[in-house]
Amino acid sequence: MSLCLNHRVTSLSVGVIGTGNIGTAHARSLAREVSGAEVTWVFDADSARASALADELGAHVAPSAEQLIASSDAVVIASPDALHADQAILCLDAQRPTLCEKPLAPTVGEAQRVVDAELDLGRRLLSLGFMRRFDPGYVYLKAAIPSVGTPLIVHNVHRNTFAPYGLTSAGTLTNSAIHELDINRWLLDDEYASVQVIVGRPGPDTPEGEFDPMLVILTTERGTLVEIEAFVNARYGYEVRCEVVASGGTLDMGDGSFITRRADRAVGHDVPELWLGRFGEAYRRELQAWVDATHRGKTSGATAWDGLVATITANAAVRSITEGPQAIDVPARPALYA
Ligand code: ISE
Repeated sequence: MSLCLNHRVTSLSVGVIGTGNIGTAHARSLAREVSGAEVTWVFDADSARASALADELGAHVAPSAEQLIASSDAVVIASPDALHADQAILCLDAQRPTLCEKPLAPTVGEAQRVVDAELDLGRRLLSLGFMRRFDPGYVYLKAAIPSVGTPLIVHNVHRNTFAPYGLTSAGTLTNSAIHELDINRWLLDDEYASVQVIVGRPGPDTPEGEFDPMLVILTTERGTLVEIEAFVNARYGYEVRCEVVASGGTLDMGDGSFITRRADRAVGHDVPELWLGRFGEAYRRELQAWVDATHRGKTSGATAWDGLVATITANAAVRSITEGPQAIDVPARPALYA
């Protein structure tokens, strides 16, 4: 049942659009790990998959995304990337607080439409799922930067075991490396000035005409270098690293593992296969922050504006593969996102 959220409700009725990997993880986490919310509706183009999750969580299957939005207090969008913008606009039109998975959209035009819809509404209702902003490793890293002086270079590694949705070079930048494009801007409190992508010899699983791994090199307006290894078919496991090299020292982010195993004459820790194994806690914190913020009539984490900036940067990076270094041109930030 739809409720007006101008007042505090005890439990937020959340509809989850998309019941694939991340939609299922979000729905389970909302139902079991997060307080102040319940999953009441789910929708997926694959209705059998939606029904299985609904049965597991005691939720209902909506016949359409529109019906889910109309029936829920708040919405999580976890559909394929190309659907995010249209569904986010439906949520804004219906004035539903929304947590939209990253990217806001693969193209700049679509991302801009979402920002325009929110500007027309005149208030922020959309939170964007750049969950790394809630990862304890990145949070500690950001807090520690002033202790080592002026950041000069940030080295980033982002490796997937296999290309999650099939590999294209553009997809690697707009879907995967887009996490680094957001998190480095957030870590440094700075904006990008330029981007250049360098490609080399293909890895064994790289389809003809695509590039993997790639090196993405950005400069920021204050002159910090940001370097990203984007490698989506690394085979051996899922790994994300970040090292800040500053004027007075360096900072290395932890890898998110809590256990060191000594056995069989070896010492080490497990490498997860998927990002959920590395960022489970970040997702949980992100959802809790979103539910808490929604109860207060606020948004949490990254905004639609952050999503637009990330998509502008990712698309400049895509152009750079064939056209060389690109300037990053971001329009003036509207007051709504100050
Ligand atoms: C996926 O959608 C994610 O968000 C993961 O964090 C990222 O590592 C992966 O490359 C994306 O496809």
